[in-house]
Amino acid sequence: MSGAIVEQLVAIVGPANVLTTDLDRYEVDWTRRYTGRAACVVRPADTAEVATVVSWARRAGVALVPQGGNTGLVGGSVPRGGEVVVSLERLRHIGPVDALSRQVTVGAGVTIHDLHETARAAGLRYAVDFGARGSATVGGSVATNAGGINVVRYGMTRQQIVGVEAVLGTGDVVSHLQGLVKDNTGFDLASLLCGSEGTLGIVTAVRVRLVTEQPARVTALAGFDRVEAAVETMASLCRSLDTVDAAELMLDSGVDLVESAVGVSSPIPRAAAYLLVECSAHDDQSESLGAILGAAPGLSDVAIAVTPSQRDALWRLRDEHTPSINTLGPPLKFDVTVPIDRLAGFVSSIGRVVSDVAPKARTFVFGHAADGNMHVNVSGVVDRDVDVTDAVLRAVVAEGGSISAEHGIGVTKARWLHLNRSAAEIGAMRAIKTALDPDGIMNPGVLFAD
Ligand code: FAD
Ligand code: 2HG
Ligand code: ZN
Repeated sequence: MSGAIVEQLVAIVGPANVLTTDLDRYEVDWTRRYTGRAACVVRPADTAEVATVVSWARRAGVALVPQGGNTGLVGGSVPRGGEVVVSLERLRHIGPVDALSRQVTVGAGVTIHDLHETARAAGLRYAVDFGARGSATVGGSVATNAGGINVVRYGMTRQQIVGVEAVLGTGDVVSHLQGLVKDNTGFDLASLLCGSEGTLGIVTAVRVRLVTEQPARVTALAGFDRVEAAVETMASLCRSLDTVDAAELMLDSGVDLVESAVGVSSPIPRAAAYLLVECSAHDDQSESLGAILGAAPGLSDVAIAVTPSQRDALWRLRDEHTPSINTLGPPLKFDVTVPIDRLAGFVSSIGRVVSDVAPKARTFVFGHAADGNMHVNVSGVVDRDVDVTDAVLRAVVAEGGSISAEHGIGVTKARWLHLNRSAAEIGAMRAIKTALDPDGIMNPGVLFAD
């Protein structure tokens, strides 16, 4: 069967673009927790080839796993066993930046970093940013509706999309890339595909809006004697300043691990909790930011950075959390939102929820405080994955939260989807899936637990 698959795909994309050996980077996920064997990896060159591959898969009854940069954290980008991985890595075209509309159309395989560089060269900025920017692709970020560090100011990926081109699970191509900001002509397919995690179709190109680059940027790292004080200060900053791009929370345990794992050190003395805040505007925000932080309750110390290298040093403390945690072995990852008024309590208590089930586990909590989005990473859980997951996700829901803030449901959370979605909602989602992917070939096992 596999020989026939390869032969038929070679006829579509050519022998150089059907891979059958050395597939680790396509078969193993970023955390090394998820892996499965692919029938092969196919690398189409353009939308037409993607459409031919999908139509072929329907006829052949072969399941497909779309893949961008393989930085997804919920197991949805790697095969479960026997699927064909469709890598979008060759769809790297970057259209001209339209300075009038402040938009650009890019191929699904363009990295977030390259999109940033393209925007920067035109004096603009792409508003979504996160640590995996060097490998994560625009297609993958649309498929997951990625969030990241600037959501507090600019919203998630869905808010940046003006149009999408995609091949549906039917094999049909839908292309709506005109870039009209106001366009109420029926269902918003771009919004629907955004966050669909490869279960409805394959995104091949995206038209995104760009925002004005604010020339004066300041970053501050503030230490607090307790989590509540950090959260209160975050809320007060966001209330007082409309220039806050990012407000991230870190705890002593995470900073300690980053310092020992990668040797980045904090410029301020150790504290129970840290806020990393970035503001940008036309004029320098250091004074306003410094004044609010200086008067904050529970503040132990603060460092203000204005040069790019000083700012980068502060951001490394935050960005290195995920790689540092990986050095302890494949973690169990939770990416959750709770209402802001529950945030401090949640952060302080979730470690106990984990240790009640897995006493030897180490729990790290950090994330996008302004969005109520915390990343709970658990290391050292050997055989209690399901029990720990169940306990953490139920604790989140008990606080009125979401079991997936920005990474998606993937395979990891599929069996807990009902905690956040009613039977009617899941039924509607399944009906959409059946309409756009009638043979169920698009990323089976992701989002819906079958
Ligand atoms: P992949 O991992 O390849 O795929 C992710 C999902 O999208 C899979 O289900 C896949 O099947 C599907 N998919 C991929 N490409 C397509 C396509 N063209 N069409 C249809 N479906 C497709 N995420 C955040 O939201 N915020 C963060 O702050 C953040 N920080 C991260 C930091 C690190 C260090 C790492 C490793 C990951 C981080 N992530 C974050 C998660 C991840 O980077 C994002 O989910 C990203 O959007 C995935 O892009 P990708 O190209 O790597 O997609
Ligand atoms: C981040 O915000 C990412 O750094 C990854 O979303 C979070 O590693 C994680 O759990
Ligand atoms: Zn995140």
